[in-house]
Amino acid sequence: MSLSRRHMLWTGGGIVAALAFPCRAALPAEVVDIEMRGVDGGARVWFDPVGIRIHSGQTVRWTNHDVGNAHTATAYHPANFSRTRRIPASATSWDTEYLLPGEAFSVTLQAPGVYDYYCVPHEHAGMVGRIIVGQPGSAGYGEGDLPEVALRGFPAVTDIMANGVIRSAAGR
Ligand SMILES: [Cu+2]
Repeated sequence: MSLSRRHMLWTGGGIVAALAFPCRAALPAEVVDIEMRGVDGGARVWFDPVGIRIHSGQTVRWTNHDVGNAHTATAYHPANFSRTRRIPASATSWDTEYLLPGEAFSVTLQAPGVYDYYCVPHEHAGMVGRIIVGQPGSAGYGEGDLPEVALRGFPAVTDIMANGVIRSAAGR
């Protein structure tokens, strides 16, 4: 009885909120935050989460939480330094360019598939990340022009699909 009443109140509150903000349902789903992290003057650098699954139309926001370094989140795409494409063919490339500590950059992703990106100055330190939008049509990409340390940094597509979020192990 008590649980039922609590549920009723909760539902009522939800209805009130919906009426107060009638545009809420038309907005994209909530923003997904990815932190740029580092320690010891760049000895270790990483994205956290390093892997995440989102819905089509959802916005991803990178924020630099590393007081000691500037970082980028740059799509693997020919438009960025002629790199091998590792985002869906129909997707738009992005490059945050250098984000100073405290700065952020957002991208809204639409096309389903696997999106791999990297930090320009720290790719060779393994600072890479992977986003999956909706249902990926493939298991990922080949080795392309990536250094081994970057290839090792991507969580498996199957792990991201199974867990939704893969936290970085670099900061532990
Ligand atoms: Cu970096």
